[in-house]
Amino acid sequence: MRDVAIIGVPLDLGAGRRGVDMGPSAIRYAGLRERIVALGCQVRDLGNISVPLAEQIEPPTPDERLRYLQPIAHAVRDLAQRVRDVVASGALPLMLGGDHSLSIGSVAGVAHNRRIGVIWLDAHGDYNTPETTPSGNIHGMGLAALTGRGHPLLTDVLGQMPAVHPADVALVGVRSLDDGERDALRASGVRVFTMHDIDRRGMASVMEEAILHVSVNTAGFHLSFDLDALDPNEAPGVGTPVLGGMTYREAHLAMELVAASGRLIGLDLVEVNPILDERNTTALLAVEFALSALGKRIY
Ligand code: NNH
Ligand code: MN
Ligand code: MN
Ligand code: MN
Repeated sequence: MRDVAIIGVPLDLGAGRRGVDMGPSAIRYAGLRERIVALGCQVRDLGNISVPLAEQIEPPTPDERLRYLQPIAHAVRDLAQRVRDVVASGALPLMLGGDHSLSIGSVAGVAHNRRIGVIWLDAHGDYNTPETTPSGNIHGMGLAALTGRGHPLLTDVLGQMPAVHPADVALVGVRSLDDGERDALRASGVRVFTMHDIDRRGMASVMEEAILHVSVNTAGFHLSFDLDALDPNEAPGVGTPVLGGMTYREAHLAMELVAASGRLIGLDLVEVNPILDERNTTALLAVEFALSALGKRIY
């Protein structure tokens, strides 16, 4: 079993609603560390990245297209450097969020000086730019930034532009796209699997194709798991719930296929919002997914 390093990122500046800054605590409280140790992994918890509170910062003006750009750019740079160091130490970085803008840093860190694949599990595309965003929220721009589209402070985090090639990315679970974002995704070369594909083909077939797609000629793949990929009936504790998502069983199977590939090199668990959760259910699911992705077996 591999070494794992946990990094919390209590960031909510990239999201429109408050509360995901408490996600790292909720996931830790759900027993993350002990349960990974029980798998036989060596686990280090590196604590949290320090992130300012919205209350400490001048509020952004309502029409701003890149809300809280400066503090987010600072946080993702800090995170990317720590993740790069974790990778150099031979451990697998496991990020706890926090809003999904944190993945701009985590993926940049994992991708440092090498070609990697990315699987982005999400109800949304996160492929907006300042030109197409309907909200100005940077958590809706993360995947675009990582593939080289958007503000330079977000596209160039560790001096490698783009961090990831669009052709090495698979987006899985999508059911909510903004108009400009859809056009950009179509032109991008990112492989998109919507909920329609999962309904028609089944999760196993979709994930097997996604894993193959991101594994060809790469050093392995990073999995960025936005918990809103799940159906809100099963995972209510997320900032932006969208009906018609994956079931717990489907997501769990997806994680088992990730483990079976032997190609996982980094993992984000993001957008857990304890304020909207019911008895920490969503955080508990996040822990289950981490365990399965790391190779937990029933038998
Ligand atoms: N697409 C919307 C936006 O750009 C919503 C993004 N929200 C997310 N993405 N939770 O994963 O603001
Ligand atoms: Mn997301
Ligand atoms: Mn989402
Ligand atoms: Mn490919």
